Formats: sequence, structure tokens, C-alpha cells
Amino acid sequence: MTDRPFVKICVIGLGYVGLPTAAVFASRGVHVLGVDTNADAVDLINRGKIHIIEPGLDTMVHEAVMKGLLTAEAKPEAADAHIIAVPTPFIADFKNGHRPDVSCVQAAAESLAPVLTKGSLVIVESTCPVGTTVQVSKWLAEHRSDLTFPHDTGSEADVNIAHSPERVLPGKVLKELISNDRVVGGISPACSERAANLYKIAVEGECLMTTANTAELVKLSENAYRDVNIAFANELSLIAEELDVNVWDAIELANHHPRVNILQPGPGVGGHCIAVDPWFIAHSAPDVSPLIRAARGVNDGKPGYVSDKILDAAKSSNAKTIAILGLAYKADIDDLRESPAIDIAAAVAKDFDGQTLIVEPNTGTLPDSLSGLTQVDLDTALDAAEVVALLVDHKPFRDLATNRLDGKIVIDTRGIWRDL
Ligand code: SAJ
Repeated sequence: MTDRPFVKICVIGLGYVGLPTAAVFASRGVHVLGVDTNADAVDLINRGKIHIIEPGLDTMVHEAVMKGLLTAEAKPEAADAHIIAVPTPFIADFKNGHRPDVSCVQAAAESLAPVLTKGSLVIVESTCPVGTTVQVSKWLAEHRSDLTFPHDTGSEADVNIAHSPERVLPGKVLKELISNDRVVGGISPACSERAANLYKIAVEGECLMTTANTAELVKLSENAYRDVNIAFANELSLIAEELDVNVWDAIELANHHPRVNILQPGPGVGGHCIAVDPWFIAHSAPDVSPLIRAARGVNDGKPGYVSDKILDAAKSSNAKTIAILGLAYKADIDDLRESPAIDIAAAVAKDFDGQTLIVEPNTGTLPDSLSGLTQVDLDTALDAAEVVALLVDHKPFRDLATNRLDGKIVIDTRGIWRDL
């Protein structure tokens, strides 16, 4: 294994994972080149500013740029290590099941192929289907016949390649990047060891070495595990409603059992990970993943159930105004990606003849699918609405004096006002 030191690294993809990763390595004194196709993001970062919201990240990026340790460009350059942190969405196919789209990973690999040298390390951090990291090795080999790659020559290869999935929780990214244990899966043992040596510069948690395929399945399993467990809670919420039982009370009491820990029901599952990653498993092994598919179905069914419930309540009470509280995919963040609340708000507004008011304390603009609706502050919404639908348990809603809800029909999908 080469012991080439990590003086300069290149991070491809400066989003919610890549930019914090770049900043953390720079904060440890490594020279980092961040690469992104978004010219505005590159420009902002080079001015010490950022294009995403994550606690503490603005200061860390600013310091790194000012010290000359972090710069951004449109294309990769030669470096001791290249980290790929680009999106891996799915291609929607409601008939045959959604399938993964790894085209950004392929494009990133092809963009860095020309700058690889003997002793280079390539790490795929993007969440991807099992086998993608080995495929990256093959793609790189197609472009560089002058170098050897680990899918072919194992630990003797000129270039080391590993998968080390990001596992950070939005809102706590910087803390979790440093303190979480890190799974490092090399295509060969030498790849694992070299990748672990890189992460040890920045990570205080343990670096757990395994194979690339195992590391890929580990990441997918973590998010599928959470999705299945949320689906159980969501299904329970439908059962409890049908049986006229308070689901929040039932879950709290069940969780007193020493081996039971039921998650919380909600309006559906959002975010760019948990609603997406289970499909990567289901697509790879369709005949043996009925539970994972069923869980996706339960969670994806919840927004429609909630919007019907809101519309029924408005109809039966002849309401003129509905207040929708919260649009983000979970509490106390501004991230709207895959948020079930947006689908619910859109479905309600489409079928409701009265006024639909939106309250989202963490963003000032509505997404395109809700253009035409009115965003107001909490007080204005509560003054006007006869029906109040709580979709996200943001702090201002948790802190609300519940007598503000007197006389209104309240649909609380998060259980923060369960005693009403
Ligand atoms: N949710 C519920 N009930 C719960 C918990 C969550 O309805 O009891 C909903 C949330 O409201 C949200 C969605 O699930 O809509 C996902 O939220 P989350 O907090 O469970 O997870 P994410 O998507 O913010 O981050 C996850 C994390 N994965 C796990 O906890 C296994 C994070 O560690 C990963 O790094 C991240 O996905 C990722 O990037 O893959």
C-alpha cells in the first residue's frame, strides 16, 4: 500500500454532504479543492460564503477559504484523494418500481479519470446500489489503460478505491461528520486501509473496515431500517384511528416495554434519503424485498390520507380557511426536499374552494408547486382558519399556547397537541 500523504484532496459535489466534508478536512489543515457544476455555488464558496443552510458550516467554510485551504472549481485537479459526493436520485417508475440513477457518479468518475496518478485514492461517498463502487473502478479503467485498478489487480493496484457512505443527520452534520463511526469499504484490503487513513485525519469515531459491497449495503440498510420502522408507526396510526385509540398514548406506553421502541407516525416520510434509498435495495433484489416495498407503500400513502382528512374536516364544518403549519420535511430545518407536507398542501389547495394559508417559519419562499398560495405568519393563520393542519413540529408550533386553537378543528399529524 502506498503511504503517500494526504496533502491535497479533491471533493466532487459541494452539496449537503460534500461541502461540510470539504470544510472539515480543510479545518484539519488539508488543502481541499471543491468541485461543482453549479457555477453560482463555486463563486459563493470562493468568496467564503455558502449556498446551503447547516448550523456552523458558514463559519467553517469562511475560515477555510480565508486561510487558503479551501477553493472551489468547476473541474477536478490532480490530488492525493478524490471524494465523490454527488446526488444519486431514483428514476420514478410506478409500474415496475423506482430505479437508481447513478449517472452523476459516473460523470464524476469520468471527470476525475484524466487527473489520476499512481497512488491516487478515490472514495465514493454517494449512497449507491451494491456494486457501484466496483463499477466506478471499471469506468476509471476504461479511461486509463496506463494504470491498474483494484477490481482487476486487488491490493497491488496503482489506484485505491473505496466506498465510505455519509451517515450524517441534516441539522447536525458537522458534529456527526466528526464523531460518528465511519464504515470504510475498500475494493481490496489495501483500499480499505488507505481510505481509513484519510478519514482518521478528520473523524474521531471508529473507522470500521469492510468490503465495498458490504459498505454499500450497510448504508442502504440503515435508511431502509428506519423507513420500515416509520412505516410500522404510520400503519399503527391508521389502525388506532379506526379503533378510536390515541396512537401517541399507545406508542408511549408500548415503549415502556424494555425491548420495544416504536418510532413516531407522521404525515409521510420526506428528505432525500429515507424515501429514496430503500428503492435501491428493492431494485437490486426485487423478488426478496417485499417488506421494504410494502413499507415504502405505507409511507407514500400517508400524505394522501392526511390531505383527504383535512378536506373532509373542512367540508363537514363549512370552513372558509385552512391553515397548513409546516412545509419542511422535518422539524426545525428549512429543507423541503421530498417533503410530504408540500404534497399535502398542494392536494388540499387543489380541491378546497376556500383559502389555504401556509405557515413555514424556516423559509420565506414557497416551492413552485405551491405558487399561488399565500404564506403568512402563525398568528395571521390562526386568526383566520377554522381548520388547522399541523404537518411539521417546528419549535414555534411546539411552543404555541394551545388555547389559540380553541374552537378550531385541529389535525395534528405529529402528536404535539395530543391532549387537545
Ligand atoms: N420521521 C417520522 N417518524 C420518526 C422519524 C422520522 O415520520 O419517528 C420522518 C421525518 O419527519 C422525515 C423522515 O422521516 O420526514 C426522515 O427523517 P430522519 O430524521 O429519520 O432522517 P433524515 O432523512 O434527515 O436522515 C437520514 C439519517 N438516517 C438514519 O437515521 C438511519 C441520517 O443518518 C443519514 O445520513 C441520512 O438519512 C442520509 O443522508 O442518508
